[in-house]
Amino acid sequence: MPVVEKQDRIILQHPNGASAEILYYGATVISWKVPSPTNAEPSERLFVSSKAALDGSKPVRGGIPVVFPCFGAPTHPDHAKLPQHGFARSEIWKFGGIVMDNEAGVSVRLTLEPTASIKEKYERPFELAYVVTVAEHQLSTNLHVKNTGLSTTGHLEFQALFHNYIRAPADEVVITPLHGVTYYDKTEPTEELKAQAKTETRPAVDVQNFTDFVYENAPGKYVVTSPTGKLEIKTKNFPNVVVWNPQAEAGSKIGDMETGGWEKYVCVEPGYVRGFVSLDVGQTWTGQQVLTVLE
Ligand code: TA6
Repeated sequence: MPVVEKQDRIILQHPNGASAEILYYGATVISWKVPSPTNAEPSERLFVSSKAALDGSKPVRGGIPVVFPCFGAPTHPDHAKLPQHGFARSEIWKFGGIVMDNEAGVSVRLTLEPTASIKEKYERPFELAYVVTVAEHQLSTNLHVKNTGLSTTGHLEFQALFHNYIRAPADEVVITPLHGVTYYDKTEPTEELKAQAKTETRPAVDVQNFTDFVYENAPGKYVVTSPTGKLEIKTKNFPNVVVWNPQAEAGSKIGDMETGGWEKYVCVEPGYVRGFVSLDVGQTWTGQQVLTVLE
C-alpha cells in the first residue's frame, strides 16, 4: 500500500522505508522520512513546529508550504487582495491521482483551481498541478502552473516558491555554494537598505544571526550541510533562493513557532520571487526541486 489516502492527507511509502505525508490543505508536505546511504533507519528531514496548525486553520509552520502567486507581501495589482505568500498554502487541494507506484518511486498529483473562496480575492484563470515523488533517497516537488484564460484574458503573472523548512541545528548548518551571488537583505531596517544589492562574501552561508536573504541569479543547486546530515537541493526554473532563520528575537514573536524552534531548522527556499513569471494563454510553467539525502 505505497499510497494511503486519509481524510486530511496522503501518505507515500517507498519500499525501502522512505515516506512522505502531504496535507490536502496547502498541498503541504509535513513529513519526509528517508534512510541515508550511511543509515538505513529512515529519519525526519523536515521541521514542523509543535505549535503548527495542521487542521487547516492557518498555513503550516513548517514542512514545505507552496507559495503562489506572490511571495511576501503582494506587489502586483492582480495580487492586491491576497495575504502574504499568496493563497496556495492555505487552500484545500484535490487528489489528482497516482502518477507512479513502483520500485523507482511513489508519486501523486494534487490539483488546485479557482474556488469560490479564491475568486473572492483573485480573478485570474489558472490551474495548478503539484506532483510529489518519494524515491529511495529523494523527494521531488514539481509545480505546474497553466494559464487557462481565453485569448482576451491576457498573461498570467505570478511568483512561486517552495518554502522548505530543512531540519538541522541552526547554529551549525551551512548552505553552499552562494559565494559571489547577489542578494537582498530583508532584515535591514529600511526599505532603501532592503533594496540595496549585496554580494555574498562567505564561502559557506550560516544562519547564526537573524537571516532573511533573497539571492538573485542563484546557481540552482545547493548543499545544506550540518553534523546531522547533508542534503542536496537541485532546482529548475527557480532563479532565486531564499535563506531564512529568524533566530530567537524574531522567532519568539512568531505565534505558532515552538519555543526554541528556530534552533532546529533552516529555510532554503527555491523560488521565482524577483519579478514575475508571465504566461500567455494556454501556456504552462513548471518549477521543480529534487531534494537528495547525501548523508
Ligand atoms: O521566506 C522568508 C519569509 O518571507 C520571511 O520574511 C518570513 O516572513 C517567513 O517567510 C515566514 O513567513 P510566514 O508568512 O509563513 O510567517
